[in-house]
Amino acid sequence: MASEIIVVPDLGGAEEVEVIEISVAVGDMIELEQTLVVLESDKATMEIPAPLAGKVLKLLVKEGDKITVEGAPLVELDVAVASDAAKPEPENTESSSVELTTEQQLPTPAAVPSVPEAIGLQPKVAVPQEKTATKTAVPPLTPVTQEDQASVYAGPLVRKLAREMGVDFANVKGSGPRGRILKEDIQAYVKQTIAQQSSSSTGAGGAGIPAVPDTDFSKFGDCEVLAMTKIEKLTAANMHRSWLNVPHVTQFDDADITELESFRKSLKAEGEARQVKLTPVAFILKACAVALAHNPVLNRSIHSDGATYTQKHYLHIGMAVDTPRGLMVPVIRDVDKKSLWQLAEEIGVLAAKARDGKLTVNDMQGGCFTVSSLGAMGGQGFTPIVNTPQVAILGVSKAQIKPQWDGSEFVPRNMLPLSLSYDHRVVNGGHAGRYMTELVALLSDIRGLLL
Ligand code: CAO
Repeated sequence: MASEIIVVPDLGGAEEVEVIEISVAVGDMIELEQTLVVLESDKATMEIPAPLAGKVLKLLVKEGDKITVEGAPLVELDVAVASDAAKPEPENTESSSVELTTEQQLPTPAAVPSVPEAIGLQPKVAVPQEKTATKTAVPPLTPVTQEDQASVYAGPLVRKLAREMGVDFANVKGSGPRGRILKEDIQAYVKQTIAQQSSSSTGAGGAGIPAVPDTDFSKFGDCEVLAMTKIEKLTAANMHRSWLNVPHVTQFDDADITELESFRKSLKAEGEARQVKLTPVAFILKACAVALAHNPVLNRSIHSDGATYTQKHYLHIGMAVDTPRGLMVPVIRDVDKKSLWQLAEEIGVLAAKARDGKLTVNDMQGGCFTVSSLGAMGGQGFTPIVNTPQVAILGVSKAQIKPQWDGSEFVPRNMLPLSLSYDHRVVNGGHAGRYMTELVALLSDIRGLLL
C-alpha cells in the first residue's frame, strides 16, 4: 500500500477557510480531479480536487473545521489501489473489473491531465509512488470567481462532462446541495434538449434556430481573436436565454425631473459632508420600489411549469454596472426601506466593488427588478433585455432640457427618458402602463416618495 496525504494547497491569499462540504467517504474510490472537500473563504468557495486517483483511507478534517495553514492535511488516500487497477487487464480474462478511463490512471510527466480552466486550476504534477505515506498538495488554486460561483457550482468531472457534451452551465439547474450541478443534471438537460429538438423537427414547437456561421475576418483586414471574459460569457448566455424565452415588450415615457434635479443639487454640500454622491439613480431606485409595491405584478417570477409564478413581497433591486470585465448587476436590498442617502451610499459602494471585481455572490443575488442607467453616457432611449427570472427592467437614458407645453406656452423642462421592458407572459400592457405612469409621477413630484 502506498498512501498519500492530500494537503491544503496555496489558497491564493485566503487566511482562514471553512470546510463546508466533505465530498467523499472512507472507502470511496476516487478518480483524478474528483472533488474531495469544498472550502469557503469570506470571498469565494473553492473545490479541492484529488490530484491523484485512489481509495480514501482517512478523512483528516470534518465539516465546519476552520483551516488556516497551507499544507494542513485533508484526506489520506491509498494510491496503490488506483495504480494496481490502472494496469491493463490481461487478455482473455473473465474477470469483471471496472473499465478504466484515462482519468482514473495516475498521471505521468508525459500525460499531465488537462487544466480544468473553468475553475482556474494549474496543471498537476506527476505523483511520486512511495511505500510510506507522503504528502501531496493540490496545485495552487484560484478561487471560483464570484460570477462563476453565482451560476456554476460543480465538480471538475461534471465540468468536464459538460465541456465534452457542449453544455452551457448557465442553462442547467443544479439539484445537489447548495444548488450544486450534478452529473445527473447534465444528463437530464441533454435528454430534455434532444427531446425538444425532435419535437421541433416534427413541427411541434421549439426554437430550431440556425447557427450563424463563423467568418474568417482576416480575409478583409487586420484583426485578432480575443477570449471573452467569464463575465462576458455569462452575460452572453443570460441575454440569449432571456431573448429566446421572454416575449419582450418595451414602452417609453419621459419624467419631468426639473424639481428633482434642483432638490438634488441643493443637497450637494450635504453630500460632500457625508462623502456620498447623490445622483438621479438613487431617486430612480426609490421610485421604482414604491411603484413596484403598488404594482406587484412586476414583482413576480414565472415558473418553468408555465402554470405558477412566485409573488415576491420584498423589494430588492439590481443595478447594472458597466465594468472593464463586463456587465455586472449588484442588488440593493429592501430599497423601499432605505433613505435616499443610504441608497446613494450603497450605489457608490456596490458600483466600486463591481468595478474592482470584489462583489460577493450575495451582492448579486435576489433581485426583483433591474435598473440599467446609461444616463451618464447619453442616448435618448434603448430597449433593455429582461434580467430573467425577473419580469421587468427599467432603462434610463440621459436627461435633457426639452420644451414642454404648460397649457399656454412652451417652457424648458429637464426630461428623463425611461424605457420599461417586460415579460409579456406575466406582465400585461395595462400593468406596465400603470407602473410607468406612477413611476413618471413619482419622479416628477418626489413628494410622492414620502407617502
Ligand atoms: N441623465 C443625466 N445625467 C445623469 C443621469 C441621467 N439619467 N444619471 C446620472 N447622471 C449624471 C450624474 O448626476 C453624474 O453627474 P454629476 O456628477 O454632475 O452629478 C454623472 O452622470 C455620473 O454619474 P455616475 O455614472 O458616476 O453615477 P450614476 O449614479 O449615474 O450611475 C451606475 C451609477 C453604476 C449605474 C453607472 O456608473 C453605470 O455603470 N451605468 C452603466 C449601466 C449599464 O451598463 N447599463 C447597460 C446594461 S445593458 O448592456
